[in-house]
Amino acid sequence: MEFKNIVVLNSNNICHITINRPKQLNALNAKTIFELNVAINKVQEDSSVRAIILTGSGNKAFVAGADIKEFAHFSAIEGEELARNGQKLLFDLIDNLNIPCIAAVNGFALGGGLELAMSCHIRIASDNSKLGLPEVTLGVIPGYGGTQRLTNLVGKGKALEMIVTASMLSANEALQWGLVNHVCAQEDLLILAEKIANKIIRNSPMAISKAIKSVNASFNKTLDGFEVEKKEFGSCFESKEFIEGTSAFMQKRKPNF
Ligand code: DAK
Repeated sequence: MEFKNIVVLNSNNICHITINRPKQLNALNAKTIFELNVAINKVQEDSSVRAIILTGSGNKAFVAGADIKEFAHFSAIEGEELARNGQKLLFDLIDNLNIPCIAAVNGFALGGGLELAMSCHIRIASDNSKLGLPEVTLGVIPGYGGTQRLTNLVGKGKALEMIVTASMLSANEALQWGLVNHVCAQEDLLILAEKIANKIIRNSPMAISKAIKSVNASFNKTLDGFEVEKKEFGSCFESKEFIEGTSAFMQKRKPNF
């Protein structure tokens, strides 16, 4: 499939996905969500890809939100249905990927844009970034998992302050709040993302997928995360990658996963 709103580039076990609507500050419309869904499903089937870097094109925005022009006329039923579909097609898909996804936030990450970054496993930001959930200024609340993921990341008090005041955080404030892991100059952002991705791709993809599953279980109220961890831990033993990892250690060489 040829993409119109995103650019996908695989190189050295890393898949770079760039949301490419710079004139609209990379606002997420339905087509972009669909294309991201297709690209990410394709990545899941490609065992050579060990990490994903997601960013926005241009130097102004990661994603300035869901496309306001598109959802302005929705009915209540359409809104709920689109929230369900969007969460399933993109946000939950990324959160539950077995490959780590790094959000390289290169400017505004607002509304659905911050929700997208929060569904990624790791967030880094350039120092010009502004992050916020301004939905209440439009008479709506975050609908792509933002009330849940922001609360998980920064705690209830800070999440509610951000949501009800609709304030934007600077990159350094987001760092202090634990919303992003690192802040750097914009020209260094992709270099830093690749540095993190290159550390990831040295490690066992099987163990990484189980680590993501176990960490995610701690936020799933229907699961006992400790039980999930025990089961996933046990299932590593006797696997090819466990044998390779432990053999490499004992033979004083690097593992080849
Ligand atoms: N949607 C559509 N177009 C957008 C956009 C957005 N979210 N953000 C920016 N643009 C467009 C602008 O309309 C403008 O287009 P033209 O007028 O040139 O055609 C272009 O991008 C450049 O924007 P500005 O001229 O405004 O640029 P400035 O530097 O002056 O301002 C800004 C940058 C980021 C402060 C400003 O653009 C802004 O406030 N943007 C809107 C931010 C925002 O409120 N985002 C939406 C948050 S609410 C749903 C689920 C979830 C959601 C909705 C529905 N369902 C399941 C139905 C989520 C909602 C949100 O994300």
